[in-house]
Amino acid sequence: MRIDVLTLFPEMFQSPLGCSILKRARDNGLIDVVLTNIRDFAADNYKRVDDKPYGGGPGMVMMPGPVFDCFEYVEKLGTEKGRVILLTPQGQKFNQAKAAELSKEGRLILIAGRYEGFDERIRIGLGAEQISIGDYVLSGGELAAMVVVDAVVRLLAGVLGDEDSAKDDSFSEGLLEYPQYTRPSSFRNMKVPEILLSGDHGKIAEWRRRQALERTKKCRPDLLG
Ligand code: 9D3
Repeated sequence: MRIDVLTLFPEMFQSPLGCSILKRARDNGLIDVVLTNIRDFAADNYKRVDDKPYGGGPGMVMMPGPVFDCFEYVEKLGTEKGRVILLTPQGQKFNQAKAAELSKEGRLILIAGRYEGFDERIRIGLGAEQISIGDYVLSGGELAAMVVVDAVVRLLAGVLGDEDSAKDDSFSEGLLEYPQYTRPSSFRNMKVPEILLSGDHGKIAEWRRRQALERTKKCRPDLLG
């Protein structure tokens, strides 16, 4: 999968992309992530990419020119058209089903904004869909873009080892994870449940299903519908 990210802060992506699963996916050639700085496409000597909103109001708006020019440059770097996604607070709420859907694509073009938002002609002109990662206010779209990249990439075939296969994920089952324990079997007088030490895999599976259900009922009843 090819993932292009258009952003004013490409440096913000370096750490997450350089660690753990995302690093391995890149090293193994399973994904090609290309960061492009929208500011490089500013038209004036001040490198302006934002301006005051028509009609007045607080804050600044991302100008269409630099984003369009950046997009048209980036689009030509790849062979495929790809899904164009603006990260915005008013987008569709991102979830595991959306991650699974995006993981089927050959190319994603993510556009992260700053300031109060994008000039509306950017969304319309680029035929972009909008994604939000939740109902809280971030400083910009970069962290949201990284969340999308992380959730999507770990679903790609060959990215995860057998030991942490994506089909085991609690959300793909619609339930929360069961409680996990590792050694020691007693820690500060708190004991690992007997059943997990029993070696009875049928009983253990049954216990885990029950725990997952109880937990979901208690912590996230909304998931049970
Ligand atoms: C005054 C209205 N604000 C909208 C709630 C303005 C505003 C705040 C924060 C506009 C943009 C932003 C920056 N946020 C994002 O770019 C963003 C975001 C988010 O804030 N929450 C959840 N998902 C996302 S995706 C992009």
